[in-house]
Amino acid sequence: MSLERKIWSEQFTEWFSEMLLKAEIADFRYPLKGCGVWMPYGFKLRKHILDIMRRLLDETGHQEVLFPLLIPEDLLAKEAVHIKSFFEECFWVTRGGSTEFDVKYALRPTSETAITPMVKLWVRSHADLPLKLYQVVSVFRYETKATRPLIRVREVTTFKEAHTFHRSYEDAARQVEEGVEIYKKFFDEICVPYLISQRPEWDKFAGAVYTYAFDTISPDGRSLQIGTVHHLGTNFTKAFDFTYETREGKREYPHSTSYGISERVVAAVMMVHGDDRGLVLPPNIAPIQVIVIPIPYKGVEEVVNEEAKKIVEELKAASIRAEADLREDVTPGSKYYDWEIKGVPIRVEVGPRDVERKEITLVRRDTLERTVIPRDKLVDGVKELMEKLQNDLRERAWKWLREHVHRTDSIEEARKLIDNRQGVVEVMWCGEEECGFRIEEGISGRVLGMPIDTKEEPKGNCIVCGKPAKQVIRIARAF
Ligand code: 5CA
Ligand code: ZN
Repeated sequence: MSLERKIWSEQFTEWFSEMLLKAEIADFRYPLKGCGVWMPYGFKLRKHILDIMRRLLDETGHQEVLFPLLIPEDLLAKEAVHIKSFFEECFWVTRGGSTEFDVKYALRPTSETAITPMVKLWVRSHADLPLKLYQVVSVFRYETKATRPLIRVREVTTFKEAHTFHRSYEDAARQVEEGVEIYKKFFDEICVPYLISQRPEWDKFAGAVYTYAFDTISPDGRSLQIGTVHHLGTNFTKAFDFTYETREGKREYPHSTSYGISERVVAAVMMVHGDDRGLVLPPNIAPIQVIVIPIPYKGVEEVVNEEAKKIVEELKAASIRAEADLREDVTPGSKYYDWEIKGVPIRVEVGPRDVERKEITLVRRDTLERTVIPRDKLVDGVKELMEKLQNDLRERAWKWLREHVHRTDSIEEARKLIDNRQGVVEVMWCGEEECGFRIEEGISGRVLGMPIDTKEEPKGNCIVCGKPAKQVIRIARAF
């Protein structure tokens, strides 16, 4: 059973900006383009998501650090490809008070060029490698495309960037695989389905040898890049003349990787599970997991209110994030409505009859199905339902994503699918850039790249030139 998802899909952009405010996630009315405010409820959601990311990184030997926000231009400019792409995307600080700086400073757009020269001071020999670091910081990008709350911002406030250094190309390649595994677990835990693709040469990260990207699909059929993992080879270490002493006493450049996510993942959680009533949050990251609503009848207000408070206490004692909505002069119906917008996974309704019969009525947010359990099974019942809901959300979202990945051997058909918001299309490609660009033109969209989550040999011919295909590639209209 699934609830109405008409507004959610047909007017997705409006749905998204309306829900951001109504659910009190973030307020982008701050008078500066691309900069927004995390509101208390949204901040908690963000925190639970970050907690998962930190745990996964800490478990795998990454260490958290904190680097300066400002990067002197000469550092940022060391790696030629990197600066070429990022120069126009930087906010530049040119003055302190009225004193013009000789060398201007960039507000970091990402931190390879801040971290590499410092790690160079810390690493002497092979014994110091690998070194795996990460930080969670604001980065600034002077985005010139239309900015969008959480999705394309100028101050990225939730940039988790990992930077790792290794003895060899192969070690770094294995690290890329570990990065991918960490992100898979992360997205599985927050119930966001994904496609993993190797970006084409013309769309890899500036300074990378290769880039793997995670994309999800929005309700209106566009792809959204929700994370990337880059093999940087020795591009940055060479640029900073960073060498280490090998076991044999030679000096070699370390190989590095970097991988990042941002608040886009919060947007992704909102967009993949929502419906016409509002957000639907996976229990493990929901700021409030259970909302308890008393249903008062004349004369028994006290009884149901007291019972509601008791239920909250018991749930809290079991580490379940529960709250009671005891507002007076607000009908239970309007309370349901408010908490449905906020996506609280489980609602407990407490009426006089529930109290009398020693029962608990649970309503799950995703399907609005109700179950009645014995009062003395409260904690177990809620835990069980949360787990079920979490798994159902993940499964439903994956099913939806899979239904929105198509195959075709005609560019017109691909264009039609993409125009009709049907999601991602996979086609055969000869591997020539020329044909890649023609595909992008033909569909007014993007080449997401070669699938690396499905191991499939290309069959047939390039959709453009008809030569034997070398790759399957995914294409989509991208955010
Ligand atoms: N240094 C590498 C790895 S940390 C890097 O900067 N990669 S990135 O450019 O691909 O950014 C990582 C992720 O941040 C992207 O995949 C995307 O999901 C997110 N991101 C990038 N720019 C923005 C933006 N302007 N607003 C919101 N999220 C963004
Ligand atoms: Zn071709």
